[in-house]
Amino acid sequence: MNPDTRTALIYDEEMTKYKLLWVDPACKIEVPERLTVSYEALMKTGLADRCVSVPVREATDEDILLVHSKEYLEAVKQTPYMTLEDLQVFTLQYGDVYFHPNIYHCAKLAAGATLQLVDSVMTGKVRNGMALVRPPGHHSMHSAANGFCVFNNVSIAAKYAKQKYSVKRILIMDWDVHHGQGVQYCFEDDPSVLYFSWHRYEHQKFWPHLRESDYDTVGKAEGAGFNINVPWNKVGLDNSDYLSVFLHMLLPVAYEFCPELVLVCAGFDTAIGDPEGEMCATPDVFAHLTHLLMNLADGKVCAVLEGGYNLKSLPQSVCETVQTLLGDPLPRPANLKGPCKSALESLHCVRATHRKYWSCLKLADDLPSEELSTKRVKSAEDDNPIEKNEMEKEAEELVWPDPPKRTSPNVRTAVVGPEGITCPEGSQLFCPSEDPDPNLIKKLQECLGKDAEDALTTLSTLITLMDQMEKNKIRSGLALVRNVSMTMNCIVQHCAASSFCNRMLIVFLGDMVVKNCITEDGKMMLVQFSTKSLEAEMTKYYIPVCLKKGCSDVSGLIHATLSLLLPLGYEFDPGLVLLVRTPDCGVNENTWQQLTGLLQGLGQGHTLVLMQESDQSSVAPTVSSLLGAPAPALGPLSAFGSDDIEALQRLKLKLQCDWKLLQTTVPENKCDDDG
Ligand code: XS6
Ligand code: ZN
Repeated sequence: MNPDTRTALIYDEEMTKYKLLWVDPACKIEVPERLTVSYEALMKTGLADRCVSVPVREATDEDILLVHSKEYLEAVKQTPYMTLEDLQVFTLQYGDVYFHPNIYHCAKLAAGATLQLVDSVMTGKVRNGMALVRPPGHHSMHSAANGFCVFNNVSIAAKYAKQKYSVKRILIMDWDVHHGQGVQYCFEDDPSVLYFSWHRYEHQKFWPHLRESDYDTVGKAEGAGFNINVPWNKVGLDNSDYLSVFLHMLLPVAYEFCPELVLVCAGFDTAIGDPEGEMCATPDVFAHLTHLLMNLADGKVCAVLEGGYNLKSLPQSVCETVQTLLGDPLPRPANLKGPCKSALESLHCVRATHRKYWSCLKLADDLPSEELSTKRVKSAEDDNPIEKNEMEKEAEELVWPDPPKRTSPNVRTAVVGPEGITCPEGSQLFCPSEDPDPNLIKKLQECLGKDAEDALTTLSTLITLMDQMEKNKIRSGLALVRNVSMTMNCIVQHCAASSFCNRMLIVFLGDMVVKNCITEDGKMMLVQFSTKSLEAEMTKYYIPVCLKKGCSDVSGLIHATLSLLLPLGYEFDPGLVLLVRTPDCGVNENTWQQLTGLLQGLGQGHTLVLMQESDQSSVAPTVSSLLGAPAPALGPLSAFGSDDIEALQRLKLKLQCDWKLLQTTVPENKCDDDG
């Protein structure tokens, strides 16, 4: 099957056919061009053609009544027949929204498009998809329009998925810069829908100014713990801030929750240049956010447009999202400097508040909860010192570089293995076209010693393969070798001595002693998961993670991957990931696929997996992950060993000065280089 035919795109020009008909400064940014420029960008880049185009439909009364009241629906139904004056009066009863004779029609299409997307994904017609819709939905409530929203598209979709497909757990990730209070109200007491929203808040000074948008609103009754708010109290946040929240809050909780469907309130007013958000995250960050969600729920991710008002960063962000859904290699996550102080404060508060609901947060930053209430009071630093007026803001045109091109190498996954190996469908046997360089052979011979001549060919083949990856001719690879640790050692020595590959991240699963092969010059980083406590050996670039029960501990391995390995990996930003698995490491196949999938966000997907020849049965699942198939869901995770949590926490604390993306709280004794 063509992997490109698995992403739905749902759009209809009809949804551009309404606009603001009077003067209202609060609403003037919500223009039809938001959709046209987004769709044109998808066409121009060829992304639209690679998607399955699914037609929109009108949501029925029954669909709309899943969330909204009969009275409200009936009232909106009248708007197509109203005069301009009537529309203005009708509009006045709601906040920051406008009506138009055609908006009811468009609102039915926006909700219906979202349902078409859910149907396409739930029936397996596609793996994932995006709906480009107007009006947006996440602010609209049971009986009220609000914030440009008429019907709550995503809430309706969640109720619909529960009802029609008996979906047991749904994650709604709202990465729009506004709080989707409509979604929060809809699922407040429902533990089957986990609503996660980050939003500009500024201690309630930012629209919609709600007390219940703060981190201490967690849901009610049965639903307590299933509403997660991350309030931003400063503008200008960037990629590091967003990724920190993903790695240290959203993903650990999401993996523990184990959704069967992921809905994204995909607003792009969180991107740079947006007049509402005033944040600094670049469009390529949405590639990573999307990718990090794609191994949840067996890959069932539905992104639905909400806000986004900068007509340059909006289409760029939409393209990054769709291109990731299609499975193209991720852009390098450039220049992650770690979260800012204000973002860390928010992250800390939300983690501490939720630790009673989620076992992955059990030791969250060991701060007594009483101290938290003081964090609601704003600190002097929170004021942005220079308040610029509107004129000044508009005058200084913000510029940012175009997102990097994301070209897929011709070869997706190459396999190196013993003679007669059969390559799983979609992968291909790697045969170097030229004989290896005699100098290389000589060096490898020195490294291998006399008694391992037969490993020589494999090794030189592997080095050629890595060279092809570096030239972006091949995306990923799997090698079955006789002795993984020896092979790894030789590769590492070779890389250390040559100009090869600007940086390499090595992820090693197993108990073997491997530290000695690591240089401390920043060319490589090694993260080892083992049952041994090797903490004393730790350096900036050698990070041993101890799991008492070994890699068979699903919760432990996933948690360490999300909150330690990935932050380190993102900040280190390797050009290549070497993923090494010893035959006795005990990793469970689904967890292994998760690890393989998640790591492909790094190094533009250049992952080389090393496995022992005897691990034959793992070839197919590994290749499948390298080919971009979503990893199977792990089931709701149980608590993992408290010894392990403590050790992990200690490790993170020690490494935080060197690796800022590990921080989850404002450091007490500031690190030396912090000014
Ligand atoms: C004027 C205040 C405008 C309207 C906010 C509507 C937000 C809609 C949205 N500067 N307030 N929601 O994007 O996600
Ligand atoms: Zn918004």
